[in-house]
Amino acid sequence: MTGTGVLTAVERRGGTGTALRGVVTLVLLMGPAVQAAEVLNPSFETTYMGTPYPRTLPQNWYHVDHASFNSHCNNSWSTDGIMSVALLSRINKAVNPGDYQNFYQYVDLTGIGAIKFDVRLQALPSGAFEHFEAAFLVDGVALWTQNTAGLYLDQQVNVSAMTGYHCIEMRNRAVDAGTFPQTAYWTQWDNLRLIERPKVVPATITLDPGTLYLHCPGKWIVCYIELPAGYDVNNIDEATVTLQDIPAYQGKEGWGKPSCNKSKIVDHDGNGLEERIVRFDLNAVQAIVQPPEAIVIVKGSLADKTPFEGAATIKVVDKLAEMKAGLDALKARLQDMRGKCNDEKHGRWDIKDVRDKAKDEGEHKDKDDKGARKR
Ligand SMILES: [Ca+2]
Ligand SMILES: [Ca+2]
Repeated sequence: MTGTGVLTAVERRGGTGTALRGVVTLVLLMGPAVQAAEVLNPSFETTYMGTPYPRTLPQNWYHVDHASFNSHCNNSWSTDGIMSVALLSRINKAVNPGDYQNFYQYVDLTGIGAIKFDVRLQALPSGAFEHFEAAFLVDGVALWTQNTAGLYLDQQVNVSAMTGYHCIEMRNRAVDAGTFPQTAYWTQWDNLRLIERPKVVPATITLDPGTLYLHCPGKWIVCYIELPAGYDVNNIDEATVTLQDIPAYQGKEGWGKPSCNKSKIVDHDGNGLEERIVRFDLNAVQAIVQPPEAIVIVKGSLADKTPFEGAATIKVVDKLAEMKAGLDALKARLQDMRGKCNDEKHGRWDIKDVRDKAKDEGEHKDKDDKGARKR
């Protein structure tokens, strides 16, 4: 690759040149400061007159030229400011698959989650976009490609796992061999943005068992920790992982050792993202949850201190309490039945009393009748 002679972030960091001495002097005058990661001239608004042809090129960007391509900044289209940068094939010039022209820059991606950008693909003067593709690369690896005419806003590549300086690059590259008369294939780029990583990486937590039976004997509750694409669960520092305040088990068993191994990595839910397996003491978890369910927070850090956190809902069943409630209900029912029985018994006694009374009354009446007849 060849450079333009414009200072890049790496060169400025390298400590050579008049421009660097000026920057250092300025920083010293301003006092110590943390330089946030940034793309220099991300909207291609600042240009200079470049070679080999008199053409406007973007400051701060290196480029690789190819005789069958052209590239320059222009104001024919933009999504931010008035300028964008174009990478285009030249009419009737031979290309082979893989030939390309580009712009690239070294950027500190520490703390960055994604790079966003806007792109337009167009065949000029008319026709379908073909034979070429637009590609956004990091360290020479295409993380985004497009080969159909159109406007593509807010496209993004995931760079969450990257730290330090990396080469970000925009290419127009040939996918077919040939010469293409009367048509140029344009890719135009604008408005590059660095999206910071979330301060706390959201984790997906799955617990096994998903239903916790209090008072039931057991040793462990298994926890599957899944991180978003771009984060590597191999990098989870197990010594920092907790469920509420309960630390993940660290012990002599192979799966309990702090270092990661194959037995701790699995795609439990089969979604293509690996989970890290940790275990927590079952009794400790049983002691902090209540029926019918509990939400627990699992959190920790990656090796580079990036925190992650996620919540899981677990059903909680207390069989003893259920049995006690059942017994109480049974007692209440028995009490109720006993009361009804007493009422019934009392009711029959009343009837007997009535019958006895009626009998007595009948006997008295017979005696009276007999007495009357004697008289
Ligand atoms: Ca712009
Ligand atoms: Ca998974």
